[in-house]
Amino acid sequence: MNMKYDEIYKALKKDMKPSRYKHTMGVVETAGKLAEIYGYDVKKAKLAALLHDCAKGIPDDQKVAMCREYGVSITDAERGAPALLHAKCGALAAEYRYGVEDEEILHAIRVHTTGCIRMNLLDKIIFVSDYIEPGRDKAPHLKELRNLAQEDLDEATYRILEDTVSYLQSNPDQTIDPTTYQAYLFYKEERKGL
Ligand code: DGI
Ligand code: FE
Ligand code: FE
Repeated sequence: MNMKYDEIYKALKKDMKPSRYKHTMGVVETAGKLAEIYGYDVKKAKLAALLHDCAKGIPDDQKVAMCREYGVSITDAERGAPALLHAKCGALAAEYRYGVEDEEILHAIRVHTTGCIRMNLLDKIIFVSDYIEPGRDKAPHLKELRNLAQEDLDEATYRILEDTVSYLQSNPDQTIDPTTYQAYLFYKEERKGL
């Protein structure tokens, strides 16, 4: 796992533009901390974080072609906003280009943008870290979410989904992906049940 991280790190550092590299290392750092707090394998969390945006630089038409090639379905929202596909394509690239076989890591990458219902611990660590890493400065409630993430990962996950849905609803050119909306409703219900 260690060798693998170092090799992938070198390859990605070369390929990524500096702003994405900086964001990625912020997610690695945050995911490592959350993994420690919540008792998840720190190395696995860091590898998932390192790779989560590895497909971000692939042009949209190639992302669409890649999904077709591997038989991965594309939603209407993804057709309207192909940038969303960097999550599904990231999982494909992690597996077929970087040789990652760990299904948990691949799943966390696949759902990191939309979230999904019943996210597992690694999914939530990556989803939350992506939103709160130290380089982020545009989203609302960041200060609060950074504290909350250390106290209650489920609540942080819900609050991020809530902010994402309200951001997308206030933005008429953005279609909410059904996976994002289902994730939001799922965590809203789960929270009520507590
Ligand atoms: O890749 P990053 O920028 O680090 O972060 P990300 O993978 O979470 O992508 C964030 C963007 O994805 C943000 O602008 C909101 C957008 N997004 C999340 N869910 C949806 C969505 N966009 C659309 N159109 N529909 C969604 O359901
Ligand atoms: Fe992303
Ligand atoms: Fe990201």
